[in-house]
Amino acid sequence: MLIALTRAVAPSINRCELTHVSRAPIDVALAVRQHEQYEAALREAGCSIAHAAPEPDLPDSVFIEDTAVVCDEVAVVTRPGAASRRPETAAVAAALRAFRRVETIDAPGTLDGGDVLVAGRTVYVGVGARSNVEGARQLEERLSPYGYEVRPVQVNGCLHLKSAATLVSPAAVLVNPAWVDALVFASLDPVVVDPGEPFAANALLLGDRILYSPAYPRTRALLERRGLRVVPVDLSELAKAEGALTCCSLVFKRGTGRPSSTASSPTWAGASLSRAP
Ligand code: CIR
Repeated sequence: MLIALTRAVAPSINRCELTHVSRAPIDVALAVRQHEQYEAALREAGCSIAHAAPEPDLPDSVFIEDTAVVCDEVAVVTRPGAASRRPETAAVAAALRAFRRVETIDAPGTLDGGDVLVAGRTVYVGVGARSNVEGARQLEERLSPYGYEVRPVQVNGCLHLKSAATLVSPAAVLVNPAWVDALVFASLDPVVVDPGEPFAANALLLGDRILYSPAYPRTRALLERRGLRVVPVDLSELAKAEGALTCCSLVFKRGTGRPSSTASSPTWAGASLSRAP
């Protein structure tokens, strides 16, 4: 069974960090409704939703992906590159302790989960504005005992590695080659986004389907021509905060890895869980 850890849209989201998009007013009520539809799509895909404690005063806290990297064996809580986002991690760590042993990235390392693409035992880390080489090194140190190999990759012109590349099957990567060199994903089959849709490389792969923004119809058609099942999920309000589909959840298997001793029988102290229907 899969768990999807999510976090509510903060009413302060209009004060979010922005790097590559211009500020436009975000309709918070609509963002909340779209986030609910996103959670519904996660449930539909077989996930149970767990909620990290909301942080109304942390504008970017809905983008929970950036706060941790969750593997079967261990969760690594990050140290986000934007200082304003570092207070987001404490409650996420508390939530994850119900499911995994939790390790951390420490100063001077910085790492955003949006820069981490896990493909089997290979972990690609985008090094750029938010994640630094030290963050990638620490991630390697935390994950290599479990057989993972970390490969730092250069990202240019976008916020995170997963703005530029995400998996659309265990063997295929959807990629915008203007932002990351597709050749770095050596063993993965590249699917190149439509050139008129540069933001189209972010897809959330969940078993037999990918959750995908309806804003990129030409790339969607490419994916469907390859036989991939695409489920449209509209997060247009959160896109104004530079967030995309993968950013709003941490999806991981339940029941693998060993929770930390303080939570060896899960108490759900830090997370509230709602089951798939
Ligand atoms: C930020 O700049 O940190 C947020 N406004 C957007 C974060 C999006 N997260 C992601 O792509 N993983």
